[in-house]
Amino acid sequence: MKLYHSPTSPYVRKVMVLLHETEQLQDVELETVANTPVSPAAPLLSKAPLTKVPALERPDGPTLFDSRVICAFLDTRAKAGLYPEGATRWDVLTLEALADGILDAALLMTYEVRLRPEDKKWDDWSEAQWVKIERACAALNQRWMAHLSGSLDMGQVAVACALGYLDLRHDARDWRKGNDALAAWYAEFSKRPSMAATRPPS
Ligand SMILES: N[C@@H](CCC(=O)N[C@@H](CS)C(=O)NCC(=O)O)C(=O)O
Repeated sequence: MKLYHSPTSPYVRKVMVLLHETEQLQDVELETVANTPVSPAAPLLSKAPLTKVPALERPDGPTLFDSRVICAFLDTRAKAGLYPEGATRWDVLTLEALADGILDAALLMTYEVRLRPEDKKWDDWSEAQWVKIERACAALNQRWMAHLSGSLDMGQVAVACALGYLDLRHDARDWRKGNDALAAWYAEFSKRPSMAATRPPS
C-alpha cells in the first residue's frame, strides 16, 4: 500500500499514529507530496479527486480517503479494536468528528494566513473559526476527560493530533488556557512512542 503523506498534515498524522500503534508501518510505503488547495500535488489528481492527503492506494481496491476511512480500514485490517464495537463506538466516532472539526477550522485559519492574498483576508472569519475551536476544547475539557483517560481508541488519537496541530500552527492562541485537565492529558498522551515518532517538523 502507498500512503500519500505530508509530514505536517495532522490528518496524515492520525494515520501514522495508528500505523505505529498497530504495527503496520512496514506494510505502507510513504509518498510525500507538497499539496495545497490552490496547488494540488500531481500524483493525487488521478487517485483522489479532492486532492487531499492522506490517501491510501491499495493493490486490491480503489484508493481510500479521507483519514477517517483510512483509519477504520487499517484498524479492521489489524483487528486492533481502536473503533470498538457496541455503544462505545458512537462515542469514539463522535470524539473523532469533534477532533477533526477542530482540525478543519484550524486548517482554514492556516490557509487564510498562508495562502489568501493580503487584500482578500477576512479577520472576522478567522476569529469565527477560532471560536469553534475554543468551544470544542472546552467541551473536551468538561465532558470528555473520562473517555480520554480510558483505554486507547481512535478518538483519543484524533484529539491528540488536533491539539498537536494547534501547537504547531496556532500556538499563540494558547488552547491550554482554561483547559487544565485536557492539557495534562495531552502532555501524558504525547509521551507515547507513536506520538513522539510522528511529531511534525516545526
Ligand atoms: N477530511 C480530510 C481532510 C484532509 C485535508 O484537508 N488535508 C489537507 C492537508 S492537512 C489537504 O490535503 N489539503 C489540500 C486541499 O484542501 O486541497 C481528512 O480527514 O483526511
